[in-house]
Amino acid sequence: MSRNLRVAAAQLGPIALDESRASSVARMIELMHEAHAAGAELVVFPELALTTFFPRWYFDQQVDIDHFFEQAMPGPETQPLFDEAARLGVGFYLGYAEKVIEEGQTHYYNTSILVNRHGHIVGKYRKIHLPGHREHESWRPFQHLEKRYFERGNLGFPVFDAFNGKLGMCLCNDRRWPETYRVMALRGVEMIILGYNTPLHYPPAPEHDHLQNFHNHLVMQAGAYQNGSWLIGVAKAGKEEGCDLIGESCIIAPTGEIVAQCQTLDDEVIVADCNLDRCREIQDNIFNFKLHREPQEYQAICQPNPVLKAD
Ligand code: ING
Repeated sequence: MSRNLRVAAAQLGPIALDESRASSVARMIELMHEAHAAGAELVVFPELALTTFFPRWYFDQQVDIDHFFEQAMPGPETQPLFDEAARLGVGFYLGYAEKVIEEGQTHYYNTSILVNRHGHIVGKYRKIHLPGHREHESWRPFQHLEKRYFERGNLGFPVFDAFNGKLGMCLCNDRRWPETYRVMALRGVEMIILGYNTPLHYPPAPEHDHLQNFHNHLVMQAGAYQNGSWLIGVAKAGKEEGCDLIGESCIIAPTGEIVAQCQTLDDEVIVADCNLDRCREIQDNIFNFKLHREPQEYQAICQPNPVLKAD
């Protein structure tokens, strides 16, 4: 009896700066209905799925920044998504900006949650690899101020027992770093789910702009194959407030094969049957960690960043 999990990638098109959470939540409920009609048990939404990708602008008033953060999850505006998911008996992954008070201190994270088919949060992840920069850089056509608005995540790369398997989460830039996937694989992950907001134009290296879609799939396919895990990557896509974001949301098998891919840069659902037992084809053979992995040779990976020699 194979442990099949029918998963939907629910890609979102642009979310306008002045678009309400009621609107983005309504769009996600619409996509959830479509996914449920196709038999999906788990629906994956993008990173920062409730609002426009606000790190593309410099805000110097905290009140303006706080506007994009959720102080409760679920909160009044997201409760309808949780209620509809529970009514349909569908789980979901949601990326959002989290403002939280812990030990009397206010913290800001780029966060994702895993919600089971009863509408209960069974997992949380906070983004560790924060790309971009901290101060306004006027040379850029748009900013990428994740290092300004978010703290580095403090939950590690956990793996959760859910949906009759072992699921892990990450967010956007995390997917470019092989360590992200390997830590989860060492914890037995069978399905990695992630959302992303990736501009087509990368100001520090515009000569790579034409490679953004290639790099997107390259890192996710490699991560899936090298760790024998299913991988669902879901975009916020399209021209969002004048900034082109890549799409090509996809569902990737443990072999690294893309088994389903979005065709548009708008709200779009794709669905695939993910047999979690297929992870064994890779994890018991070519990437059998017990038989073939040589951790005693890898110490350098965990050392602090090398001090570059003064030239
Ligand atoms: N976005 C981008 C990402 O890693 C980026 C940042 C874009 C890095 C293009 C390199 C090239 O996909 C987020 N939100 O991490």
